[in-house]
Amino acid sequence: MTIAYLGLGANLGDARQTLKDAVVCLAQQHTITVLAKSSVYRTAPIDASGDDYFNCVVKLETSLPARALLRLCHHIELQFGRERPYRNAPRTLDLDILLYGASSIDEADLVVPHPRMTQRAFVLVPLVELEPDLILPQRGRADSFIADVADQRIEKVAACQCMVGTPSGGTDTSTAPSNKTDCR
Ligand code: A4P
Ligand code: MG
Repeated sequence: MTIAYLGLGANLGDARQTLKDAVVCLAQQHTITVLAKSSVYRTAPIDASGDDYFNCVVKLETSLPARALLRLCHHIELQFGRERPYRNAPRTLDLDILLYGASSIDEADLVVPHPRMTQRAFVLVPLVELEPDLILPQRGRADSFIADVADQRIEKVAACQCMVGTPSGGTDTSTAPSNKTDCR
């Protein structure tokens, strides 16, 4: 089993909902256990055009080798209508392998750690939210790169606090069921 981190991004269609659905899709794979998911962030497009993105990071455990995990990511992207008309085009869903255990991979179609992850607030901020003390293979602490990307706009999307099963939508969290939902 290997711990891996995926970066999820979308800025076409109902991008925020797509991220949620994609996490469910990942969790349904028998080869994957989703261990944690960051908040969803609204982010300015970097080196790209189009609408704002929604981004998040997922930590998972998988029995898949890295290349098979990449194939699965591409398969899920396709299920969500991903097209690639040109580089960095707006997309319904992008799944990037940020980290795969402590592996360093440098092949034609798979580079891990993801080569641009330390230049992107939309990766670093959710990643450090999940793992404040994360060490990147051969690069040091993930949080040490955040100051360099401080000019990239990123804001956490507030999760809805309404409570499932409370008819009044009440805020008495001492008696309300614990299954909160982020209900858009
Ligand atoms: N590939 C190589 N290594 C990996 C990896 N670790 N994970 C190859 C996933 N794929 C990897 O990917 C292009 C090629 O990279 C594939 O053939 C794959 O085999 P792609 O999914 O077609 O496109 P991509 O992910 O957009 O490419 P890339 O080069 O990873 O783009 P970047 O640098 O990640 O930029 N702004 C905001 N705010 N939010 C975003 O999510 N994303 C990008 C994409 C630009 N600006 C953005 C965002
Ligand atoms: Mg990608």
